[in-house]
Amino acid sequence: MTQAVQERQLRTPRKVVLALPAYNEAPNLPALLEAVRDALEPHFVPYEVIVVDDGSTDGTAQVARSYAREMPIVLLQHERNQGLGVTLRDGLKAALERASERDVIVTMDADATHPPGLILRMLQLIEEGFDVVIASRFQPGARVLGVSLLRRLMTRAASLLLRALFPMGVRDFTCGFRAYRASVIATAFRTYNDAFIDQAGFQCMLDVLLKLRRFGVVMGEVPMVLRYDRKGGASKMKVWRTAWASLRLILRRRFEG
Ligand SMILES: Nc1nc2c(ncn2[C@@H]2O[C@H](COP(=O)(O)OP(=O)(O)O)[C@@H](O)[C@H]2O)c(=O)[nH]1
Ligand SMILES: [Mg+2]
Repeated sequence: MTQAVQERQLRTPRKVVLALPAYNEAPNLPALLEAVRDALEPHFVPYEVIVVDDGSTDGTAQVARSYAREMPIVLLQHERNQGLGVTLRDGLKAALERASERDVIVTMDADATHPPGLILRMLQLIEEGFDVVIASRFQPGARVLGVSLLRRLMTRAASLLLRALFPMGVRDFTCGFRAYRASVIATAFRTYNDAFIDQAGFQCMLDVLLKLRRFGVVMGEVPMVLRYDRKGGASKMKVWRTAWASLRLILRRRFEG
């Protein structure tokens, strides 16, 4: 056996470290965790799930703990609700601690509307050279079920505006389901420290992409089937507040060059 072959055989597969921001997701977490396991284990993808419970009052942490007996789950808890921004930041930092540079960090909503099976395709695109892969509602083949007309229109308007202002191969700037090469997240935290995620609300998702574009990151998308019709409980997004905060953020980021 040549040394190169030996080295290739010693390479372990990339690990997926999933960071799940969860606020009162007890009804949705079981379906999501089981779907993650069912999607990844048959393909022998090594994975860990980090559940960041953001001061939930509905037993989200207990649900995560009960699954930790049968799956690799790490539970982080905020005593009080701090919002998506802080939670995403803590989730990504914890993920970085558990990932090597070549591993992949995935974020998803914890409301079980994002299909974990898509992670396999996202991994494939990372293998093909992309640094960030977005589960997109705006790629041919995507389907969106159960989302109100108003929210669909707002998401589409945001997409059109952002594509025009920040052309970087992304159509879905606001979806929470993404895969990042861990090295990209590491670079971002090294550069920005905690200010990498300094937007408190849901617009933090958009801001992550706008900040990463400065590093010449290659971004791609895979079409997603969004099963919003299966969502247990109401959306936690304050639509108008998020829209307004996003608009201000977009203008600021565009004009700061
Ligand atoms: N940490 C944290 N996460 C939140 C908060 N509100 C919502 N989330 C999480 O953010 C994700 C997106 O929220 P979701 O209700 O699914 O929004 P939607 O799918 O856009 O309607 C889910 O995983 C929520 O649990 C919050 O106040 N704090
Ligand atoms: Mg959601």
